[in-house]
Amino acid sequence: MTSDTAVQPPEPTVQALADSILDTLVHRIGKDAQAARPHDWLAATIFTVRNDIVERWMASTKAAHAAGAKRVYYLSLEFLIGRLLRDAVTNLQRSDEVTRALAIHGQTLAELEEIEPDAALGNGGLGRLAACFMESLASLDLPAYGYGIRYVNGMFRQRIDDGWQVEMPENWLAHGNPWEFERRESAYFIGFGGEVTITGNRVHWNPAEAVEAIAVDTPVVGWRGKWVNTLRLWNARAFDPIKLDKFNAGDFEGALGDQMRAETLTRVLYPNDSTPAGQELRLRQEYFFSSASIQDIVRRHIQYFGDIQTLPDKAAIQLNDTHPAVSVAELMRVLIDHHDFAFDAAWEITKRTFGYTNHTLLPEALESWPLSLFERLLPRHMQIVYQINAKLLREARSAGSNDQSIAAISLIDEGGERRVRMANLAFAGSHSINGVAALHTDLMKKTVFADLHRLYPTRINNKTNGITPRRWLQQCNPGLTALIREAIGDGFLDDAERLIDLDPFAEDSGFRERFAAVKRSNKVMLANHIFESMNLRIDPDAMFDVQIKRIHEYKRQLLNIVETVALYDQIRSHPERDWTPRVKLFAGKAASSYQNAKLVIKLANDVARRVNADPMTRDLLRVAFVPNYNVSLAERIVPAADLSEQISTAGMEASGTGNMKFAMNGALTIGTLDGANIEIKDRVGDDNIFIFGMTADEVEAKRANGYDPRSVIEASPELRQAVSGIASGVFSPDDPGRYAGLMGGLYDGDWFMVAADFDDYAAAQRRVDARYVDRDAWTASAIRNVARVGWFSSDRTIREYARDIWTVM
Ligand code: 26V
Repeated sequence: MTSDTAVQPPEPTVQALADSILDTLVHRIGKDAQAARPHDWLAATIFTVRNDIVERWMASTKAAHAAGAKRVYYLSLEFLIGRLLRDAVTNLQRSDEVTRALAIHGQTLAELEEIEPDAALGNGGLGRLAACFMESLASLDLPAYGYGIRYVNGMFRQRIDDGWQVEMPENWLAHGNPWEFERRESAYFIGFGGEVTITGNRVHWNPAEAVEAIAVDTPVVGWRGKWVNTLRLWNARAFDPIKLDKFNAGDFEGALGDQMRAETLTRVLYPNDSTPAGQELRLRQEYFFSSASIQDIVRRHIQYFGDIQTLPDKAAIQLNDTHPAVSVAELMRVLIDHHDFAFDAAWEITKRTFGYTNHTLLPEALESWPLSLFERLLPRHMQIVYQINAKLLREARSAGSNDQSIAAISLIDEGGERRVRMANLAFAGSHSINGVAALHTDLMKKTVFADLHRLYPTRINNKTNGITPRRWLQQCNPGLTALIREAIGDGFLDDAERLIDLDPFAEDSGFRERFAAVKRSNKVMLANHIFESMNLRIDPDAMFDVQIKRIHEYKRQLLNIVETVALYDQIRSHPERDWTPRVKLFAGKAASSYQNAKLVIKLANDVARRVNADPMTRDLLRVAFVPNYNVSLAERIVPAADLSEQISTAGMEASGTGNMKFAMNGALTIGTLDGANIEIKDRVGDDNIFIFGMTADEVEAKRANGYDPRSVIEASPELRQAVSGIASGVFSPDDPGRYAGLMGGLYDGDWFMVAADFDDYAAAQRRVDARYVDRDAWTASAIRNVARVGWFSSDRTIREYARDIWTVM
């Protein structure tokens, strides 16, 4: 707040806004200013801001309708949108006004923003990408709907107890959700199970159970508030919420059983991003939201355009991974059973309508469902899948595919228990299949989809991921945003590639100083937060070296921790050397069933405890595992980072998007040639990034030719000492054998090639140290990172989807 507001009377718009917030507080929340608690002020503020949004929202809907526009439908089981107030207020460009209006009531916008719960309806990168895409779609004025599930409990909250991850239920709806609008009129019948009958040439599915899907809409405001789209999340409800006969007979649980079963469907987000849940409930969720979305899309199309034949001209449906892939069979069912289409005609419409994005090549994350389960839950869809498969395999045979190739292309995995392969279904039913970074797309063609690619060589294409610069620069880093705006104007928020105008400022010593001052002040804010939340002091003048992301073996947090231990050993052995002070920051959640990942969290905490308590090293090395990583925590950490750790085993990280967020906020990357790191390197230049380790080809070759990690460990004294220290209990004196198995895994197989890349990684870290000491050189590189990564705006990504896949631009 500026002091002027205290002395000058507020502008009429500000006073009107303040009045409106108070009016909302009283008449909508039912409290006066004296009785209101912070959550009441937050709700009153959101409702007031929402009023402005609703008018723009209706105008956008009408404009799209009047133009007869083609709509984009983004189907995703995850939308990791985080908090919405700051996003809405900045995109409406009303931050200043809202801040001043709240000040009239003695409230602070920043404080209210802090108590808004994160909408954590996603696991990690895939869910956050969906959220960035929704923002960019609106910012580009493209009529679009996001479709997903309104989970009552999103991503679990992570507590760290004695260094161990403990999962706690998350309850983002505890205070209600002022952003959402329930649309009781948009409700659909969703069936499960039962049987299929045929009368004449009509097929009829009689489901054994059914629930109702109710739409709940959240507006998504684009940059400058010109366009507002809809995020439509489905809620499940029983048709008959209470069975009165049972209730009156005293069977209260039985009376409410249907409602409970229905609510279970949309209760929790599967917190597992590495292995298929293998749960019937997960398949039910997938079908529930796919069916509701397809019915809604078809209903809207018929209402607006009359003729279902034109669906592909007016609707582009994008499948965010295979989680909504059953939509392919569902659209076929609706076209054939409800609109009397012949199979072949329905298939053409379906393929022209769908696009499919693949987000991982990890075999354990490729979804497939036991055929018996699929058939029991979705008997009609099973028939359709068989029919699609017959057609697909006919095409493969006539193209000359051999038996092995046919087996790979088939929608049914026949090795062992028969399973429905969702990736093959999504591929077969789509005209476009895309990867999320150049290397990933290349590997898709060579590995999982090699046979399908040979059969349909034009379908696979690349769309390198992006991030929205509004949330990941403007909102999370106001200091840097102000500095950039002063230097080059604010066009970069509309067109992030204008950031390139900042490039020459790397050579301006005055600018470098101001840039470094912004970074330092972000680091001070993070240090304060870490002190308040963890009671740990970190020095803002030390290098902040950050690895924040889901905990997974392929992301190799272990490589980072082992190198930290090696560095600790080195500092202790050579205290006289000129070490560069570092703070190693980790954050991330492990899937609840992923034991090794949970043990890595414990190890990070054990190492932190020992290192932080050692008087010999404490001024040179600090380690912190910050609990409960989520979007809001990322928004604090990213602007404060000096070094971004992107160190996955090459070939395994499809893209990464954290890598882009850090670079855009002036952190330098230490990373492997994996995912989008490669494209980041191409843009920032070799001198402004620290690349190490094997390439994807080298990893593949090493695996094929027999990799012997034991000899690698024996040959590296630093690695050997670190590994044996950890294995023998130096960091776990209370349970010396705790890490014997984890370290044993490095000797015995080391699938993720931690040992193979260790020496090169450690050497790259020492180059990082040397550069960091040369503050001018470091800051110049940081500025060049910001200037050169505008291409990674999700606006660019969405433009490419719009042009190449959806044909809406
Ligand atoms: C699989 C499953 C299986 C069932 C339980 C819930 C669940 C949730 C997610 C997944 C697959 C996750 C795939 C994923 O998140 N991929 C990430 O996508 C990012 C956006 O494209 C990309 O940047 C990351 O590199 C990639 O790992």
